[in-house]
Amino acid sequence: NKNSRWWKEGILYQIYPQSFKDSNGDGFGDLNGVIDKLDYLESLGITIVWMNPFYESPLIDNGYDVSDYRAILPRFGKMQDFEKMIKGMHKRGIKFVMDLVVNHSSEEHPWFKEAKKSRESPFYDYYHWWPAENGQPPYRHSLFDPNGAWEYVDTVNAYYLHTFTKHQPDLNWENPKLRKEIFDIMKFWANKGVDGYRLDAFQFVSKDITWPNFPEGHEKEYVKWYGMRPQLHGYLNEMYNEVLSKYDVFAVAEGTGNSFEDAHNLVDESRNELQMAYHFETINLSSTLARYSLFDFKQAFTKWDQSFTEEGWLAIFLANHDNARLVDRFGNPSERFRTVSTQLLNTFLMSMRGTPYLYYGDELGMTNIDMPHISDYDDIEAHGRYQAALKANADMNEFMNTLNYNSRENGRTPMQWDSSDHAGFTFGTPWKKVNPNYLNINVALQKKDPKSVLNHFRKMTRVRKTNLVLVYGKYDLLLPNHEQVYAFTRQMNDTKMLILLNFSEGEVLIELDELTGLSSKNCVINNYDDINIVSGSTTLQPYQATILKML
Ligand code: ISL
Repeated sequence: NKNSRWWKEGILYQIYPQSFKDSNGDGFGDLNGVIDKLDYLESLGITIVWMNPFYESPLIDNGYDVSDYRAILPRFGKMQDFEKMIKGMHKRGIKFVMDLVVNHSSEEHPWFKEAKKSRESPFYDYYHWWPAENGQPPYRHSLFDPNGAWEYVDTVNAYYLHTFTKHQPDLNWENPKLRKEIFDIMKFWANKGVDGYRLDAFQFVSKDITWPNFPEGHEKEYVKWYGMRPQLHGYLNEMYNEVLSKYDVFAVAEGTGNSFEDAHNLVDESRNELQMAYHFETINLSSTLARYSLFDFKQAFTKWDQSFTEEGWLAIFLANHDNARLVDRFGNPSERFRTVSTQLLNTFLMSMRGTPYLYYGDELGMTNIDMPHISDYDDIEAHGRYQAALKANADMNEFMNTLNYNSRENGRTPMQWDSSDHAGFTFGTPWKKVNPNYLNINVALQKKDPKSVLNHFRKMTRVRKTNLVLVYGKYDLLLPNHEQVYAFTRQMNDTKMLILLNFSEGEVLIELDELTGLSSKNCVINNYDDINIVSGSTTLQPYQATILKML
């Protein structure tokens, strides 16, 4: 896989399978639904699909609680459907990345069911335990459970560790038998044709099993205390030798630890570990209601790029199933600016160095849904946050306003295909409410409109694929202090592109030496009809995004 470049040059599209397309009317998206939409995927110009978990699961955390890593949840379909789906993708030049959720299993996994029967069980050491005769376990923070990360089981008189909900016991990676099981699972799927793995919550996989006490309040620096233990790199080496090096596959880690060094230690080719990683620094810029500053946004992307000019490779993303919608967080969801600002963000994502990760629905500019009451929420994370806020005596009005804005459920509403009932997602009752704006935002409408977000997206994938300079070229930031405009160049050998992005709702006049001699004829893509360049200056329209070929 080392010499492979497809995962660098590819454009990745993330499918949240329960919300993409329901083929059988049970209101829940499924693999046959994806099969129905293969031509649509091809028409987008994307080249890799990453699909969230579709394995056997009690669905406590929407599939991030796996009870059989080799079986498909019947609601999603059968193994034959999976085989047909992946074949259909490959036929269209689309690779397939699976989600591998192995920081934890479901409590319903046979390993855990056996483990909690007795300390003598061969599966007991597949999990992390604190024997109760040693007293209370040292406090460990849970990301999803306000009561902490230990849960007592009386049959073994011990507490098990759970980084997420108590229904998701953490697997013990320090146990070589467990690691072998995981590598076998990876091979099972590689033999089914899977081309890559997205390693869920992977930075937390290795724990300090001397179980020291952590200082009070340590969880504010969660990753520092719980992430990136040195043992992790040995496990990844093993994974590389056992699995990754044997197939034409890549693996991408969720999370990059605490520093550039941590990130490099995961993905530098010479280390034989992973091929790609994604960090949270840029997406976290807009996690609260306070508007992010474009200055910080540019700084963050720029410094990550600079740190990866020589070695290593990153994903570029601004949305996924754990976040609210792209346009609400980073663009402008108002009727007037939704289209242009989404086009701007899609232009940006596909003109940076790194593999762009695009989230289903963002090719249409799908928006957040309004959910003002806690009873509107299904997500276990939302309820965990609500309980934690109550416990902390927080202002609950403010809490709900924030949740309504940043809840990840915003990004999980059904795909908006057309103007028929439930947006054409299902002929039954959808598991999650369709955003009422589907009558204005849907594939069928946008297909017909040459100026739609969808048609711009298709154009942009073509631009990306036909200009390798956008994949590999050197990145240089221009106008670093400008508060409305993000401008940069990409250069490789004798090709050079100028990318101009107006992140504001006003017209902005900019002057740049790089513009000298250029005219609208140099436009490779533009979300407005024109750009008027006069001797080294131009006025960008609200959310105008254009790429100009300089050389
Ligand atoms: O790192 C974090 C906080 O510091 C979290 O963002 C954490 O990495 C993230 O919540 C992990 O998410 C993944 O695992 C979860 C699942 O609910 C998410 O959907 C998944 O993306 C548990 O499997």
